[in-house]
Amino acid sequence: MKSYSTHCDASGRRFAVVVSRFNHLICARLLEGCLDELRARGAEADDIHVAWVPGAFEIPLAARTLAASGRYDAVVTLGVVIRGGTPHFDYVCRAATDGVLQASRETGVPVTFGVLTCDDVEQALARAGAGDGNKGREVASAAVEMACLLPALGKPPEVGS
Ligand code: INI
Repeated sequence: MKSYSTHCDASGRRFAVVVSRFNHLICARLLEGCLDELRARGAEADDIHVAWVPGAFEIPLAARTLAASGRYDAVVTLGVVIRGGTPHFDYVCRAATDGVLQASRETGVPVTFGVLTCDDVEQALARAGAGDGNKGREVASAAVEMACLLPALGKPPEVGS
């Protein structure tokens, strides 16, 4: 079997992180998990650029702009949308999910999705904790993997791996 190697670390790669200010406390924890993971995987602090946006609705435009700049190997998005009593939640979630996917497809740059869509604050906090239970960490790891995989897909797969 031949397979594309995804063994890699983040050293020498550049990452942009788009993070929402809405539900700031939880977003800050997601950002902390994300930055911890990127640095643990070898990314240099100078190679990680963070852009704050007002809310999840604004994430796609910032993510697309950064992805299209050609300056980054991957873009991470972070935010928190919490269900309220109106359909607003559904519109913001849809805009964020569709927009992030579109940003990635239109630019060919991996854009990972770390926007929590939760029923209440407790659910969100449970996904923004220290250690593994942090969505920011998870999507940072996905960004590193995709940043390594995509350039490799343009080359022949490795034999026997
Ligand atoms: N933005 C969020 O990131 N999370 C939310 O829970 C949220 N709620 O509940 O309204 C939210 N709204 C703001 C929205 O993302 C935009 O910033 C705003 O509509 C301005 O365009």
